[in-house]
Amino acid sequence: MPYVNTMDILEKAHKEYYAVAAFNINNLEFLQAIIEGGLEKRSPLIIETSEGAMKYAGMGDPLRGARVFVNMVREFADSMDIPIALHLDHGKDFNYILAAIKAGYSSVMIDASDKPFEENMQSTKEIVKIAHAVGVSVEAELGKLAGIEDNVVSAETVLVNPDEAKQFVEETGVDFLAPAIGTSHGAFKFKGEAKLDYDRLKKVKELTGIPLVLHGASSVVQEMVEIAERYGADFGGSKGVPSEILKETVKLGINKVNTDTDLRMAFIAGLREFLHNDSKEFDPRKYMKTAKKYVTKVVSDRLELLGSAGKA
Ligand code: TD3
Ligand code: ZN
Repeated sequence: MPYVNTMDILEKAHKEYYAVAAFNINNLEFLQAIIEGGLEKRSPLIIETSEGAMKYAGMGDPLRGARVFVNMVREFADSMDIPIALHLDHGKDFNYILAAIKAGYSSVMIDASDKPFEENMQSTKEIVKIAHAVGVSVEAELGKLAGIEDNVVSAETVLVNPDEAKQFVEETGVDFLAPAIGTSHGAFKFKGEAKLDYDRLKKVKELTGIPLVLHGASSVVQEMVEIAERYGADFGGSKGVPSEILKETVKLGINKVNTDTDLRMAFIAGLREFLHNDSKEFDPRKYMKTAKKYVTKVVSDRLELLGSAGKA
């Protein structure tokens, strides 16, 4: 199946009330491990990269990095029989967003959520105009997530205002929207009990009627934390969004579930385990084997949980 527009995947998920996980990558190995999970579960896949990943892969040149990712993802997509899309996550810099569009990403996020509402709307409108002209779909964010986005730190959480969401979608023509409902990025999401604002989510879905995105959605899989810690890691105090809560958000209209931390944790768990048990191996294809296997496991479980298994 081909390399597809992200909206082809999300429209279907939106109509049938399931969600597709969007997995962040920085390199080939994570991509391979994710695709393995997608094939196993017969699920559509959304691969995403940050601006930092573009710079990293391009050895300092984001456009070159964007091309590296497009070429990699397209090559796999063209020869696999599941739909795969490539998305720019948290685009904040117009130069990076334009580079992603130019390189051939399926969709981009314009994240001006840290700006005042009107300014967010204006920036989103501009990107929508450019992106739509070349068949690229667009995600925007309303409200603020606490935590770390690449190197942008936001201290306070501001939840989405549903009426603003309605106006925002109508005026910008954005294709899918990330409403802040209480999650945050990274491995330390909740101090106490995990809690999200379901009512707010429900209202945003009713008022906008478009696919919705949950950011900061990693579950911080306990099994992976335990393996990593058994072999020397210290992830004390880490906590993610429990599976049951994710399921509930999907029922209420979430269609794209952004996942980065869970894959990073699975990879490091597998890498630590392997290196602990084998002090002689130095072939990267071999010493990353367990790491990739654990990433695939986390991916497969997530696709099953979110309801996209069997939808490809
Ligand atoms: O946009 N992302 C991925 C990048 C955030 C930095 O980890 C998410 O919303 C997923 O966040 P997480 O940390 O829950 O996987
Ligand atoms: Zn995010």
